[in-house]
Amino acid sequence: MKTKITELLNIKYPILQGGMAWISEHKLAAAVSNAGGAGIIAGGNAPAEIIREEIRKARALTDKPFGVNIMLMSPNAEDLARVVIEEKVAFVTTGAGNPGKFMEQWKAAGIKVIPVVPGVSLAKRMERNGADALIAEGTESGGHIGDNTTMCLVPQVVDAVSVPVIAAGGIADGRGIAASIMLGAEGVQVGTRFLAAEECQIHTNFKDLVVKAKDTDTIVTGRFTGHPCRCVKTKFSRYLVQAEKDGITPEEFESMTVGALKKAAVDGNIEEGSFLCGSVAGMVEKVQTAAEIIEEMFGKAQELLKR
Ligand code: TUI
Repeated sequence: MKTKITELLNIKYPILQGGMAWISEHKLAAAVSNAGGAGIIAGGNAPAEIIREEIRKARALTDKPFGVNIMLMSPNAEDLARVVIEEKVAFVTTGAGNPGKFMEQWKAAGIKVIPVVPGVSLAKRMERNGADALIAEGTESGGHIGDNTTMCLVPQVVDAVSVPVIAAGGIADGRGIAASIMLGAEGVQVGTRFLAAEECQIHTNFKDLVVKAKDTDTIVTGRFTGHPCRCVKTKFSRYLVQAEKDGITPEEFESMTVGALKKAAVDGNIEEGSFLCGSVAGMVEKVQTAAEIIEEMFGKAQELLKR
């Protein structure tokens, strides 16, 4: 399936794996890239040297292109911005902020830059700053989210910019890919379905939660902090949302959630972990290899797009 994104990134299928903090490490990224998609290592809050190692480990597992996601709220973003240049990473995606100040150095190093945008004005600004493509991410996504839905956001971003747009948020099967193409996207980014990939190293408690989730099983915490996060509904995430309604301070919220991503992904700690995932979790039914997921998704998408 050839699109502007397969050409830009030199990949077989126009699918990027979401850059999920504490989750997207070298094994998953390499598996997605080997299967013809674009794997991504998530920088998250990790020290730059850990990510350098992750990049090198991924390179040992694949000769295909893969990228690094830089979460711009991370205190290590500056160091990570340098490491991706030193390690000659093929492309960078960014989240949770404006990557404008890094753009010039990445472009000069030949790195393709693909910022995540939650709205049209940021999309236009990123295009002016030299973005090679944009990921328009709807509020259906897991983790830190904007307000607009994928269905409404993608065509508005497509109309506003000339660079290729990748749809993200709520895409877990071939229907989601076909729909995204109909909305004008040149590719998709998928996170939640890859949580249930065999090569995804998260704790089995996390995979079980995703596979068992129904349509109503995600919830958004932290809206009052300005950094809303979608995650699996658990006793802990419901408690957080109730505490927000009861008037806790941002500092109290911070102290209750510090380390919660690691507690979920690494420890499988149901009591204190934040199991970030998209509202499409109800469609994820089993654990499969990354290659099976990608082949199944594109088999169905191509069948639908032929109609
Ligand atoms: O970044 C994500 N998803 C994430 S980051 C993350 S770690 C985190 N933990 C606690 C609080 C916040 C984050 C977990 N999931 N997705 C991409 C994304 N980017 N969604 C929304 C945005 C975004 C928001 C504002 C991008 C740019 C932006 O710009 C604001 C500005 O004008 O600077």
